[in-house]
Amino acid sequence: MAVFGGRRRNHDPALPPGQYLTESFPVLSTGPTPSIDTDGWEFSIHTENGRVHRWDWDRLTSLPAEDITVDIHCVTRWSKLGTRWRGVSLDRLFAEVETGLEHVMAHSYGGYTTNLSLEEILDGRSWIAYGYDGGELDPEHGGPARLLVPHLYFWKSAKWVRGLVMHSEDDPGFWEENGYHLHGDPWREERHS
Ligand SMILES: Nc1nc2c(c(=O)[nH]1)N[C@H]1C(S)=C(S)[C@@H](COP(=O)(O)O)O[C@H]1N2
Ligand SMILES: [Mo]
Repeated sequence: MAVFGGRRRNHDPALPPGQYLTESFPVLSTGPTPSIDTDGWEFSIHTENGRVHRWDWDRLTSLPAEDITVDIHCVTRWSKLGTRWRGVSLDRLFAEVETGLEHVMAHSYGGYTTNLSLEEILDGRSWIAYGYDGGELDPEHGGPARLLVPHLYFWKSAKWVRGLVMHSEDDPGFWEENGYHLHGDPWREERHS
């Protein structure tokens, strides 16, 4: 019965193909966890006309926040269901940004990058998350704030995010340059390019 139960859990309809469920919260980082003080923290969006839209910690956290419960899927095949986050929708930040470009490069403190598109991050599909499971976001999971783009493989959710730069082309980020898929939809198993 226990074995059967285990099998059934891994056939959960919420699991994309080739994924297994985990209850733990693995940490996946290419380098050391940066220590970032919210005093000097800043998030910015850079557009083609040279404008830089900036949010310091007080400005970001004074914006209306949302509680988000989502499933997350790592390309290394673990999925975690029903994770609870708190953060600000990218729709809210882009409300004051004018751009004619469609592609986005996310940059993190520490140098990590990942490419996205406006289509993938607007319309309620991504957040700057600064809370997890009712508390602050742990530094090892990207605190003080990370990108949360749960409908794509979790490598797209840049930890320690510090800004987005609008691009005219779909240029690859860190993992995408190293063979990961440019898009990364877990339901289509877009793992590698
Ligand atoms: N800045 C940064 N963001 C990152 C990574 C990283 O190495 N550096 N790893 C990515 C990968 S591959 C995954 S699966 C998730 C892991 O997030 P977690 O450590 O909170 O589970 O963060 C993503 N964001
Ligand atoms: Mo990952």
